[in-house]
Amino acid sequence: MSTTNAPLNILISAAGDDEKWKSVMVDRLPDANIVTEDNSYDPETIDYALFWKQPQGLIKTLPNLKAIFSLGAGVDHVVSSPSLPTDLPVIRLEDAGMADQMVQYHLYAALHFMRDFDVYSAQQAKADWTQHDVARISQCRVGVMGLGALGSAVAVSLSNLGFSVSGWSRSMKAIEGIATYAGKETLAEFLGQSDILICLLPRTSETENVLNSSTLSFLPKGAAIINAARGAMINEADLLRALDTGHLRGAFLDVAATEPLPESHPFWDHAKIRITPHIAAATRFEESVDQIAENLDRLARGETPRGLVNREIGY
Ligand code: NDP
Ligand code: OXD
Repeated sequence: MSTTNAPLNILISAAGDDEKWKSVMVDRLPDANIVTEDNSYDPETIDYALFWKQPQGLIKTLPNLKAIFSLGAGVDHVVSSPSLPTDLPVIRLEDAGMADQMVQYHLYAALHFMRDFDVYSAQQAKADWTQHDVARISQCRVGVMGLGALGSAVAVSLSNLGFSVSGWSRSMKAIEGIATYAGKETLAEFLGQSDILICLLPRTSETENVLNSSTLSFLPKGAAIINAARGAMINEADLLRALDTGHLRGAFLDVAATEPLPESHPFWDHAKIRITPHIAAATRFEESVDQIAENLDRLARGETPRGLVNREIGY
């Protein structure tokens, strides 16, 4: 960290939203020099980069970076870059207005299955007025994979609504009202009691493909899956097979291995799949920029920023 009072030089590359981010950043940090890739700038002077799906190769043009801020909760788009120096700090957004939205998304999706809206929508197509018993919410077991900033908020809200909730993470958590599991060795047991499985894991080398034919087979017959994390967590062919054989009842998917989901992809018109286009939790510009500015202050004071990624484990 520089000890002079020279203005910070910040580069933004945000997959088409550069100007919006720049205007909010300029309002929040009027003394900084904030540029986008469309502006002329000297790459050698850039101190900090704010990235969302930055172009391949951009990182290696910035030799004096002090840290990269992800403009999202996930950092897979940054840490997967082969040119990322191993010791460069990467900082992510923690909640920043996303937890509330994740809660709303998962309440809707969990109730979709718990209250049989999937069944009634199939019936509507056949003008079928059959009524089914309404299950007790406490008998519906929800398993949340990932108990971080977003997963824990979702788990607590669903538990408060009356669902019977458990959660799985890498390290053991204690959350009131939630049965917790940690580590690979507990995965089968955790999955075995998840009627609705929610995935809110970060994408890392350990979580990629974590839901595959073998792990999906641990879920109870008739279970449903909600994935708003990353498409890479689920083997798509294995998911289709589990739906088509009737092992799984349905899937509510906000993310896919390839985004946008290609027009010819079998997910689009699968009767048991509901698709949303990666909108479960939008990044909130103001909250995010506040968090980034606070982190820049922490860095200036020599403190650890909030949301610092552990580069060894990848999130
Ligand atoms: P966090 O980093 O706060 O939480 C991650 C959780 O996953 C932690 O509980 C962590 O365990 C757990 N975890 C990580 N690796 C493993 C593993 N190998 N085995 C078991 N548990 C593991 O992330 P967030 O809650 O902020 O975000 C989660 C993800 O949601 C993001 O990475 C992003 O991909 C996705 N996302 C999607 C959005 C959308 O609109 N669809 C919007 C925002 C985020 P531990 O607690 O022990 O560290
Ligand atoms: C995120 C996302 O990671 O939007 O923030 O997916």
